[in-house]
Amino acid sequence: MKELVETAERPKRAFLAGIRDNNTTQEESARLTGELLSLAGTLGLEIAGQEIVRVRERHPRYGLGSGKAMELADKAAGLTADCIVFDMEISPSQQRNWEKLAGIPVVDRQELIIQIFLSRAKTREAELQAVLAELNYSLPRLSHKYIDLSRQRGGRYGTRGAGETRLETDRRYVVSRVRQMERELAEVCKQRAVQRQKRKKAAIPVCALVGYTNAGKSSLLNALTGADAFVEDKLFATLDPTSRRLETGDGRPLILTDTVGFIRRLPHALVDAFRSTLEEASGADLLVHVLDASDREAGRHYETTMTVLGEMGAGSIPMITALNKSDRLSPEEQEAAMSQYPGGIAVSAKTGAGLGALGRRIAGAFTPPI
Ligand SMILES: Nc1nc2c(ncn2[C@@H]2O[C@H](COP(=O)(O)OP(=O)(O)OP(=O)(O)O)[C@@H](O)[C@H]2O)c(=O)[nH]1
Ligand SMILES: [Mg+2]
Repeated sequence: MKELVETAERPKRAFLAGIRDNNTTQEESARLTGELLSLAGTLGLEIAGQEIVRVRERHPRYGLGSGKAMELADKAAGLTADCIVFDMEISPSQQRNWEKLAGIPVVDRQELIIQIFLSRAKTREAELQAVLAELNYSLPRLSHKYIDLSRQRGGRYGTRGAGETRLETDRRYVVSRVRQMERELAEVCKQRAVQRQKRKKAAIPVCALVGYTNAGKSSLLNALTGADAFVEDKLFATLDPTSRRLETGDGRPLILTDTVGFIRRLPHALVDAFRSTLEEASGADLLVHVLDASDREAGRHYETTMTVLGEMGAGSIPMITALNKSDRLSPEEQEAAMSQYPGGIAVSAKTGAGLGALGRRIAGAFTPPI
């Protein structure tokens, strides 16, 4: 029993692994590894070690040659890793092969993101969506060794969450759970739609804050409306969009709503499951694209957000770009950012700089009344 308690409390040790083929530049692979480190950090994983293996061609069995795969598995074992985490998606059969070879759970980037969503779900809706994504992910992977990577769960709603399917090797069971959760989720979606309909009837325009995870969307919502949305320097702090009334100068009300952050290569299972939450953005009258202008990856984050918005059918909604965290930029860097994103407004949710101008631009977008 004592041992059990100790195992439950100590952070899981992860060995991070990447496979770089000729199509991936060294820069891109370093970027992906950096992001993988943030994802692992968000779950509270301890990094046992990391390695990127260069391959000339992808091998079907492990993604790399079996000699090299064995070497990697030995290295992870030598470092007493509890799991190996890949910085990309791996196929169900490759995952099976790796787990046979290494004897420990092998997790890919998709599963890592799904586990973050599970650990952060604080409402029934977010929980339903995350568990549904996990079930769909696990369907072709019933023999996968599940490991609960997170030390903390949102858990308010009794989430069994990650690993729920650990003992459920019966496909029919999983399928019926998926159906049941989809029905429950459809109910929640209906309620959301009713709320949106009500707002439409009242002719209150909606402005959604969208953007890459950790850009500062919730911080801006708070700074603009005095709300108290959850803010954290970790990925995917927000899973349940908060909406607040923004009082514009001319007295006309406006709803400002926070949304779930985007990330490169967002798992499809999650995009599907979180459709109702994402609809908050695609149903908006105006988008404020929040960008962390101080991040070296800002350009890529901008592109990812634009692509996801296009895929969601939100590509033609009018948009204002907010270049956030401008407090971290020198005047020259601010100039450069503003010329890179024409029409962009430099703001800081932290110091309040530029918020007046942003508020006026938002209000101005609705004059004459829509
Ligand atoms: N220096 C600085 N930090 C900021 C600013 N705005 C937000 N932050 C910090 O950035 C981190 C992320 O902020 P959030 O508001 O949680 O970001 P988000 O876009 O809502 O993130 P997700 O909900 O995870 O998608 C927090 O640590 C904030 O304190 C800013 O203007 N300047
Ligand atoms: Mg947030």
